[in-house]
Amino acid sequence: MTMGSFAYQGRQSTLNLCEENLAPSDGELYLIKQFYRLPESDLLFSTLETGLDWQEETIFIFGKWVKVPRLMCWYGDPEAYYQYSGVKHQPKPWNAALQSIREKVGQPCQCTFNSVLANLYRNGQDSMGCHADNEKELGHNPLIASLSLGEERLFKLHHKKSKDTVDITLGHGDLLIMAGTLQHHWMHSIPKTKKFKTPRINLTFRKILAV
Ligand SMILES: [Mn+2]
Repeated sequence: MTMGSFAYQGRQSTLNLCEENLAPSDGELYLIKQFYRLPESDLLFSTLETGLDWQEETIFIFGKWVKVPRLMCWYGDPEAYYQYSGVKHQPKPWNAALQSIREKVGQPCQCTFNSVLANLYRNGQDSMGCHADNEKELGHNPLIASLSLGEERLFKLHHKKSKDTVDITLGHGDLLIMAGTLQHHWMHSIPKTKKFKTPRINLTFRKILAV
């Protein structure tokens, strides 16, 4: 046993959380249900839906330009450049709402995040393809904290080798934390659905390292 880590069901945890590790192997995934409760989560949703500078991104993939199936924007400290969808993004400066969420989300993570990627899933046709957050500027074992607001959506974890999957429903106010070696062994996605879905906002807090 070392400071700041403890064995959980034989698997090493890097965070002192009461929540169980939802990853069956090869990494850490924690869900803090209702990290924000009503009515604060309602207020945050409407503040962010109208107050963030949502952009429709277009990426060049498989020889053609396609629209990313969700709206996005990137906020953070000035030096926290981040590359996503093949494009290098200069962060917009923190606004009051994001700054306050950053402080609260940093507490269970014992971490000061320097940036946040925000995603707006407008309906069930908006989605996130299967990927790992394994860019080198996130460091070797990145800690990523993802706050969900608004509509419930399915988050799917896919093991790269065994092809095992884990389904997690992310609800209004829930905080999902990815840690340890998760990004090495698992990918994740938010699949499209034919069910009627109202908008969902997702804030993924990250710590970008200078590279
Ligand atoms: Mn991701």
